[in-house]
Order: sequence, then C-alpha cells, then structure tokens
Amino acid sequence: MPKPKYRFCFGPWNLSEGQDPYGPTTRPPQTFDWKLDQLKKLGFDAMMFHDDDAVPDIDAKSGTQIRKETRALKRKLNDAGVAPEMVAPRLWFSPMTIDGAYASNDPKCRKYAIERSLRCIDIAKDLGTDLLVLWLAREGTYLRESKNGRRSVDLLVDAFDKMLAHDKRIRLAIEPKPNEPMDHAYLPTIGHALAVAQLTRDPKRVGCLIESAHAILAGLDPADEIDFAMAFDKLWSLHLNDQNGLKFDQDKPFGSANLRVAFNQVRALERNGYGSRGEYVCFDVHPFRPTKVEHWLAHLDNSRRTFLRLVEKARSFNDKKAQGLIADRNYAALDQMVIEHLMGRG
Ligand code: XUL
Ligand code: MN
Repeated sequence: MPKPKYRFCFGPWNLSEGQDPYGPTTRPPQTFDWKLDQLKKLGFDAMMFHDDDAVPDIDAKSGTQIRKETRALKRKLNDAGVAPEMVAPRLWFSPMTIDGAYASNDPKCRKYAIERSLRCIDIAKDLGTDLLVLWLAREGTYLRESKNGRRSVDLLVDAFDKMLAHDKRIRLAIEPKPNEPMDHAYLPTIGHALAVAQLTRDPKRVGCLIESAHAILAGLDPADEIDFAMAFDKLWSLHLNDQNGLKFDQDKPFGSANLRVAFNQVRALERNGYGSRGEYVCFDVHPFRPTKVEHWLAHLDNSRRTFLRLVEKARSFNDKKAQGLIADRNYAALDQMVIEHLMGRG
C-alpha cells in the first residue's frame, strides 16, 4: 500500500478561550478570520465546522441568509486555499435539545433537531463537503428510567434516514463518546456506530469518526477502534488527541498523556492506509487553561509534530525483528523493543 502524505485539519473551537465549568475564559475571544489565518500560518490544510461556526446564530436566520453567509464563507476558504473537512450540527446548546435531540421525549424537540440537521446538510453541500459529523452529545440518559432505550435506537435510525434521504450524496460519520455530558450515551463505541449504520436506509453512507479521548473514556484502545473501523472501510474522519484515564474529556495534545498509545494509533493508521482516500487527520485538542495568548497555537502545532515524528517511528520500527519475537512468544523483549524505539534507540 502506498504511504499516504497526511493532510491536517482543526476546527475554530480548537482555539478556545479557556473556560471550564469552574471558571471563566483566560484568553480574549478572537475572530473567525484570525483563526483561519492561524490555521494557514501553521500550514494546516482544512478546517472542520459546526453549523454555527459556519453561520453564527443559525437558529435566528432565514434559509436565504444562511445560504448567503455559507457562500461568503466558501469564498473566504477558497481564497485562503483551505478545504472544508466536515460540518456537524451543534445539537447540544439550544433550549430545544435540553432532553436530547433526535431521541428527545418531546416530538417538537425531535422535529427541531431533524430540521436543523437538514439545514446543516445544505450548509455542507454549499461549502463543498459531503461529510456530516454527528457527535450525539445528548442522546443518552442521566437516569435509565427516563427514556426507552429501544425506542431511542429507532428514533436515531429514523433521524439518520431523513438525513440520508434529504441529500443523495451526504455521508454521515458518527462520532461515538460513551459519557459526558450524559451518564450513558446510546452510541458509545465504534461497534455501536457501525451496527446502527446497518439499520439505516443506506448503510454505505453511514460511517464513523474516531476520537482518541472518547475511545479511552470507553475503556478501549483507540488503535483497536481504528483497526476495527478500517476493516469495514468506515473510518471517514479522525479526532486525534489524548486523555489521562477515565475522567472528563480532556482533549489533550496528541501523545501528551501516553506516547505509546499514540504510537499504536499511528501504526494502525499506517497499516490501513488512512488518508489515501482524502481523509484528513484532525486534532480535536484544546490549549491548557493556563495557556498565555502568545502560546495559543502550541497545542495544535505540537500535536502535528508529535504525529509526524510518530509516523517516522512507525515507518522505522523493525518489523522483521518484531515478527521474530512474536514467533518466539517473547513478548517481554517485544515490549522493551517498543520502549527503546520510542526512546530513540532500537
Ligand atoms: C465533543 C467533541 C466535539 C465533536 C464535534 O467531545 O469531540 O467537539 O468533535 O462536534
Ligand atoms: Mn471530537
């Protein structure tokens, strides 16, 4: 398989201001144009969008206005030579999604969620991407008795079907996450995402996006999630980052908590040829809250540097020697070989 030249992406939300549930922002807000400039300066290739990153205050705007603003954004991206990677409906902010979106108990709220998603598909089309990412933030429960799990699956499938019918070219990439903000999400892993794809009217157009931190939160190794998704040809996007154990979603720089887990993700991408069909490597990372304005871009630059260094490490790993150790069931030596390789020897 030819070695892909990786292309990189991030979203406007990855240049965040430092707010957390316990305190306010620590950096001043910046304009979208500033963020696009930084993306270019860092030499990234594409930007990913929520629908209201593309069209702010989207719920208050008419279809005509949304279209006008989307086209203006498209021109701006063209001028900057930056591709739109995907668009994702932000279905977790509105008063209409307090108790869920597609699987809300309230039919008016379900209708809102579907209509907003269809508008988001129109934005994707006008921007020039066929990828809709669905992070199903509020599809799950805080308490099991509040929803009927079986009915929720049916409602999710019904919503996906409406999206697939709305635009014959759109592809849905489900981004699973097991918890946060929910206690338990309905689609917590890649296995769930790919299984639910089979229930839709066009399984070929329903795939997934793996986020490293989300897989770790599910107690899984993200490298295994990558291999699993790619065995089905369903890994259409990727949010690389890192996560220190089973707690809140940390969105740390790639490789920052566990270099070996990062190395194994890169190896999985390499062996499956990720990127060879135009998929981007996106970093869903955030600056640490104490980060000063002058260091605001470091987490993105560092993530890409680490990724590229790990590509070198994956390509220079002595597979022949490793295979010998595997054949001899000498896993202690294999373990040490990986460690020495990552430390610069072996
Ligand atoms: C949430 C998350 C989102 C999605 C896009 O944990 O990762 O930023 O990636 O909606
Ligand atoms: Mn993500």
